[in-house]
Amino acid sequence: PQTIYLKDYTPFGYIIDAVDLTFRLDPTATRVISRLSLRPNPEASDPCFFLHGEDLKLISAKIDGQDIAPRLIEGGLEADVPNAPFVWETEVEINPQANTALEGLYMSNGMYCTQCEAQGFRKITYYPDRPDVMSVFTVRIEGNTDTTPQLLSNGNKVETGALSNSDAQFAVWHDPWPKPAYLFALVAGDLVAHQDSIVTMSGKTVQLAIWVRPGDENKCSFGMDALKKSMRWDEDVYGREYDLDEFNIVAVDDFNMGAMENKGLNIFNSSCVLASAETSTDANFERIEAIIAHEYFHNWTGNRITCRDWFQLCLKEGLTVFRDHQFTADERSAPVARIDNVLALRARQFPEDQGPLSHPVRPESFQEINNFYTATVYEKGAEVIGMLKTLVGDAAYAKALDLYFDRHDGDAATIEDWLKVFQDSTGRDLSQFKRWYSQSGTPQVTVREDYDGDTFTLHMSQSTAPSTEQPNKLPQVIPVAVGLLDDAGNEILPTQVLELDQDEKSFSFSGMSARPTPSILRNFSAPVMLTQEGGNSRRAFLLAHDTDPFNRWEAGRMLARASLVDSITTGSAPNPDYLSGLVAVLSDTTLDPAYRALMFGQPTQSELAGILHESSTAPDPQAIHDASETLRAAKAETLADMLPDLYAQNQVTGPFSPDAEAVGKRALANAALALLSRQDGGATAALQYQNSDNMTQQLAALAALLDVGAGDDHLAAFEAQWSHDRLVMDKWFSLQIMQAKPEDVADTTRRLTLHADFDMKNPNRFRAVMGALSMHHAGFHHDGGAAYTLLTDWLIKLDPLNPQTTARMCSAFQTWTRYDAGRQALLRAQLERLVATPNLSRDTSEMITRILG
Ligand code: B3K
Ligand code: ZN
Repeated sequence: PQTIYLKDYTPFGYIIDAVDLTFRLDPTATRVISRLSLRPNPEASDPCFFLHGEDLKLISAKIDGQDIAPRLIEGGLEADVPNAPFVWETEVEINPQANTALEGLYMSNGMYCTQCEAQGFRKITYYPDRPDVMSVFTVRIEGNTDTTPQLLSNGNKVETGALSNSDAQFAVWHDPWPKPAYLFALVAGDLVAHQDSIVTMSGKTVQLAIWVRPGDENKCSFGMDALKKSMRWDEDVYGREYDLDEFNIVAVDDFNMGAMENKGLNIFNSSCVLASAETSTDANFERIEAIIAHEYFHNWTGNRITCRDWFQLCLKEGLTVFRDHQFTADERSAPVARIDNVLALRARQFPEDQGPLSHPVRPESFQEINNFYTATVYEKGAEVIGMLKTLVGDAAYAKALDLYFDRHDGDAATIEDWLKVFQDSTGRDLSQFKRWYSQSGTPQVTVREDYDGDTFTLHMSQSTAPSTEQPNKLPQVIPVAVGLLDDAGNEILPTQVLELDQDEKSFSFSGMSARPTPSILRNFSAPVMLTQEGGNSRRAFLLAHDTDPFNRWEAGRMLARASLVDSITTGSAPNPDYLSGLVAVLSDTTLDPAYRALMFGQPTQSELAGILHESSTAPDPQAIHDASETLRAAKAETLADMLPDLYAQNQVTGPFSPDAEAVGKRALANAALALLSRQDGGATAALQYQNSDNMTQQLAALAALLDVGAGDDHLAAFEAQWSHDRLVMDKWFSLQIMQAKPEDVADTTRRLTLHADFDMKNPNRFRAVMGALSMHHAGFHHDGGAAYTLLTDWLIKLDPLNPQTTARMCSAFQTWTRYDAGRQALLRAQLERLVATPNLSRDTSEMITRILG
């Protein structure tokens, strides 16, 4: 396969002034007629006329109305074209029903839909399928009136009508905003709408609709509220107004990812938009709100300003994730949102950045771009924006964003453009900051302390492990937010941002009559790994006193981590300071329940494996599992007296609401329930299961019951109750694997793949089962490697059908070199079997090749 490099970028030789598409829909033989008005691009030097195209049957091609015979070549076609404006026309035939890759035009439950980002448009028609080619699209869709009563595309609907002599109808959509092909979308099917409208800041009325399959219309109101809140928030905080007469969202059951920001027609995985109290957990509600916001925010950061090429993906994704994080922090609790983001960063981005798949936030080469929609591009990309904002300050950030929208509206921009906006508006030199985009790896920051009776000094150093492509990492500019506390926990120096921009740098604070306690990296001001002084007694002090909520939580987390690492390596009992610190925090009713619920958590087993590996110990998955269970049991025992109260005091009464307050109480009560069940054998959980009127309560009760081995009947009852609901059944599949004992995980998974409702073609169902298998740390790595073989078998089966979802699941193997020689040999054997599979997709082959290193 071919490797594409950032350094090779050249502009396309032609400008497309207008695109006219006609679709004659048919499940197995859809015709697509494309009419492009082109002229030579004065800024391009290469006049080669190459159009991408894949899996297309060419019916005809014309230039200015004259039939021509283009040269069909690998990945597209070439033709000789005039050196003057001309009209290019092709007609192709495609087969949506045969499209199991879910990229291009495909069918899901009898409904037509599209996914074009990154390079799916080339499976619809011949086109320069690259984000810097932007044009104005007009789309005519013709479809059967019975099977496709709704015909949707981007922009505003301008015409509809019946087709003469047949049972077909048509609709014409016009999108006035020039866009790249990856933002094109079409949906046709039997859909019903949940409708609403909003008046934008300039007084324009926009029609809003969420389109779903009949029967799902009662699951749309939460998503609609989230949409309206997002639209208002973007006006209030970024001054960005919506720019079309209508905004449509469609829910689709078969979708490779969460959702897609197509202009004016967002397409969502139904799991990321459909919500009801009975079927969705609080976590689902929160995720739905965040994804609706994310896709909506792309209208400005992604659509109005798009990317010049796919190497610039973080320009839209990092910024849009940062914006959706800001939105969640504003709508819900800021500290809780920050902790959630850091948990996700550590769970997904740190392992990626510390293993064979490590790549810069802006990669410099790829084979398959779909493999680079990663935690690094998204989550670390958002952290980079957050650091930039911290460094320049809130006011300067706001000013820079105004300039960005002014200067680049309508552009396909680059990271250089983005940084220049900040440089021009703040005068700050960002050449060193740019290393956050170009260097891979997680920086390690170490802090030493000094006190001489008056001056307190923090000696900071940074280093990033070398990588094959970057053997010499240069120092980055790291904003380290620091506050100082006295012995009683009073803040004697409020949070300051120190800029660690060299390998080593010291920061002094004079006039200190006593030695202060520093609280370092407050609010997780940079995506780094921190080593500091003070050990467990420092952690216990900060857990009791830190005025920064993030660092207070972090202190508890680090205590738990140290306790677990000790237990794993020396067999010692759980740390009593951690347990008593926890009692104090959990009893403090002035603290938000959601925050206290997070305090219940402990490092994941996979995180612990990573920590052990960092300290040159091969992690033993069973030992990690046992130590984690022992700590949980110790917590249940230490907290025994307070659990019933914690549970009772945080019951939510009245009608269900997914607002932050109710969510926080349920989270705290359910965290208590999980431990309480170890005391009462599941009696309280069984009651909760019986009385629950919402999925959060029902699922938490079921999990607690399974955890204590008392859930089999409930599992069967759950299946009987919910077998008609695909999204709820995904939870049923996952939960059994998640709650299985390590030695039973592979068998449980195998048994579930034989269930009549296991459908590998549905990405949600495949992920519910195989994702749970790969995320059960001790089960996946259980002795003998049965789970490795099982996952590999299924990846080999899925790859010919759906390369994208297969490749994504391969990241389960990204940490394989952490483990002992025996496990490594088993893992290597499976990776080699996978990569040797005949006709393996480009997606999967690139992933496995990189993972093998
Ligand atoms: N931009 C899409 C992701 C497309 C993934 C293509 N493999 C959704 C999002 O980030 O909002
Ligand atoms: Zn996005």
